[in-house]
Amino acid sequence: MNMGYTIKLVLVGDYRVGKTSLRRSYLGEHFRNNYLPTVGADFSFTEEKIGEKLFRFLIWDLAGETRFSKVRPMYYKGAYGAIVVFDITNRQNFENIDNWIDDFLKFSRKENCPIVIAGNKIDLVQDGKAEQAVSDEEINEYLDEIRKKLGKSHKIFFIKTSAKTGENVREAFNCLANEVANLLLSRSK
Ligand code: G3D
Ligand code: MG
Repeated sequence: MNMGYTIKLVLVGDYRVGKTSLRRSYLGEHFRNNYLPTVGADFSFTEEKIGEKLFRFLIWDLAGETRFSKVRPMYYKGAYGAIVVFDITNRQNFENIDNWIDDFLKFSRKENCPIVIAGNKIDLVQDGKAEQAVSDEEINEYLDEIRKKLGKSHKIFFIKTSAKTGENVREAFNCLANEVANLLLSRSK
């Protein structure tokens, strides 16, 4: 078996949007928390076989409210992809995703690293417990705008998720993992 790759992915987004819950939901019973105090991050890892190759994904997750902290460059350093999370029932969280994406692009590897935007807590809307705070139309407009800004070769996805029910959680992580894997495999040719 080929040695495979070890790939860093980051979860970003405002405090309490559900980053840790998504990571926990994705990793299920294998969930292990590791804390890096110097970076203010939790991380865990998982292995996936994609094509014929084994990929080891290190999934970093901002611990607490470190939005304005000096450690951010270290948090993003070497990351190959990001899941940018907002709470779909909270308008401010949506308005802040542009900043999170800017940070990721500024501090990560700067090589068309794919981004999956997750509108989380969709269960609250489905159960009638809260309103969707941003319309699908507005989300699509934002996606058009950012795709135009970043160019065709930069992959940006959007998916509605629920860490509570598990809806689309695996899809979100798999989408990112596959895109990163393809990016790496296409480069190694
Ligand atoms: P963070 O890591 O982004 O800061 P957390 O966010 O994963 O700690 O989640 C913050 C709160 O939102 C938690 O509430 C968590 O249970 C809740 N939450 C996360 N994802 C979802 C979701 O998809 N649906 C619903 N309904 N709630 C979610 P508590 O009260 O447990 O602290
Ligand atoms: Mg957290």
